[in-house]
Amino acid sequence: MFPTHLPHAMRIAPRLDPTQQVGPITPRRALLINPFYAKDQHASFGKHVLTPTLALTSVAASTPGDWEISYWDENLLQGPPPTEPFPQVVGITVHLTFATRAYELAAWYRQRGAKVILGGLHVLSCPDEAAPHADALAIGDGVQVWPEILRDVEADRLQPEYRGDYRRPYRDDPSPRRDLLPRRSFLTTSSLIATRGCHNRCGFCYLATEGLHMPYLVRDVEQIVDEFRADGQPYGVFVDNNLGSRPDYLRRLCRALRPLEKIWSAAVTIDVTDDPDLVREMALAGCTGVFVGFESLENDNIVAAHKKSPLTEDYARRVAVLHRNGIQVNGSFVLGFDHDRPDVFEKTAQWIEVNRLECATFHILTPYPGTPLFAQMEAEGRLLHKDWSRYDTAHVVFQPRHMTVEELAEGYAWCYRRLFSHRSIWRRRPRDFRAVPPYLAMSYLYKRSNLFWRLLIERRWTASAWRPLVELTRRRHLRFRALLAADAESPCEPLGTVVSPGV
Ligand code: B12
Ligand code: SF4
Repeated sequence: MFPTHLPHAMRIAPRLDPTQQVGPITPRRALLINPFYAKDQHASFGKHVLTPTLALTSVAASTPGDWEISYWDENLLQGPPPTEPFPQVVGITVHLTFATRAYELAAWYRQRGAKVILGGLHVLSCPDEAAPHADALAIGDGVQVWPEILRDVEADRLQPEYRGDYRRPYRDDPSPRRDLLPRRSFLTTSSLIATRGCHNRCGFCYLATEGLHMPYLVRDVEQIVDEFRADGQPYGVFVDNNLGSRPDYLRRLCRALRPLEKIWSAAVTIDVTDDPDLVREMALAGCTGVFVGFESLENDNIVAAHKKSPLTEDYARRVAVLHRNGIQVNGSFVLGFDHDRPDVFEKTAQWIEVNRLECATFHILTPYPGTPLFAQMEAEGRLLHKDWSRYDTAHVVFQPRHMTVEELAEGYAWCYRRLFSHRSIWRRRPRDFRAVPPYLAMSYLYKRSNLFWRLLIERRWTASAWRPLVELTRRRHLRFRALLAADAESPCEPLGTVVSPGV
């Protein structure tokens, strides 16, 4: 059975020794840290080493040439961040779920003389909370302000706040510094990003945060192709909020990616299936999986969230369009909307099984500070607390409308138990028997191997354990693409891949 036990290393951040002495500060040396966060015992631990966030590698790319820079991700279970040589500047990315850990790290480094810069989503939405923990805040786009911050440190004129604007052309950004990443520790280091923003503005999404102006901007397709090629990985993950917001751009991107003969996955909204030919182009370009925010099967919930989406009754047909092109679907579902009742769990699980979604992720509705949903819940007096560490979509932090807090928490856990059960995995197998073995390999490695994930992560075996399977999938996909290209009229059966789609 899927373990409900959460190992210490997945729950508690590595200890920072309060008595530790450090060497002298090394001028023009910066360290970037992705802080530890507790993992959800119901979901796959493998998700956290699938592909790295681009936050810090993007910032690192704008470091002036006379600075040395290094990167540390506490979630790779290699202990607390390094102290030798001791950096002059420490940059930490902050999300609300790991804000407390970020502040601990900040205090520890500041006590020893480093200048600490905090940036990231939570700094944008709660700058007043973050300010006392930092020497300076980077609000918004860090790529723009990072060089200025370092120059100001050198000149001893650091300002308390720097603001990066997301409205300037995205194509001017340098390529993220993927070379700083420990390659053995991730399934792939090719986290890619081609676009910023989204054509939607759902009331629960961080993109609806007050004061955040993030128009939908794209990078040149050639930039993406060059980066993907240069990283030398067979598999890439697009971490864009929605790679499909501009279908014409997605089509151009797919045509440019096709000659690389690699495989990739991306997050898109289900309206990408408005044009089945675009879906085919995605498959021909190597897309093996999409992460789709269905959010809910209840139209009233979608309307209330202001999401422009096809009717939920049409979701099944659209999933079939993706499947026909060999694209696996990882459906993301939010539980606890105001039109959800206690039957939502069973209904959602059944729908996922009937439509044979290879993967699904569940999220308890979470009002992120600064969003319209947060304002609404606060005005209605429904927030239970503001302990951000539990705003991780795995805990209930508000009073649901048509069920109790306990019913929602238990329903969420039940959904994962059900979907990760042998029976459910089997029910969702692809119709084509040839696709079943890779599908089962993916399902069991990803969903039922939490006991092994800790070991794989600690020993840095993630890449070596997955890479042969990824390469196998890539080769099978090349054969599949050839068939698809040759026979435009009769769609192929699902192919099944061992790479889990999306984040
Ligand atoms: C990759 C990813 C992951 C990866 C890696 C996460 C990690 N922290 O290591 C995995 C798959 C493990 C993951 C897991 C989860 N994720 Co996630 N993830 C993403 C994703 C798709 C891409 C992140 C990224 O690379 N963005 C691109 C970079 C360039 O943008 P950025 O992070 O904003 O960074 C810029 C600025 O903020 C700033 N900046 C950031 N940090 C710093 C630091 C300094 C020093 C400076 C100067 C500037 C700076 O500069 C950067 C360049 O402009 C985002 C969605 C998105 N597209 O952003 C969701 C997202 C961050 N995830 C989210 C969530 C909810 C989760 C989970 C909680 C979901 C779950 N229940 O499992 C988990 C747990 C992780 C956690 N507790 O934080 C939410 C966070 C919402 C919020 N308000 O906090 C997001 C926004 C998705 C969403 N649409 O809701 N995730
Ligand atoms: S479609 Fe997804 S990424 Fe776009 S605003 Fe809605 S939740 Fe956010």
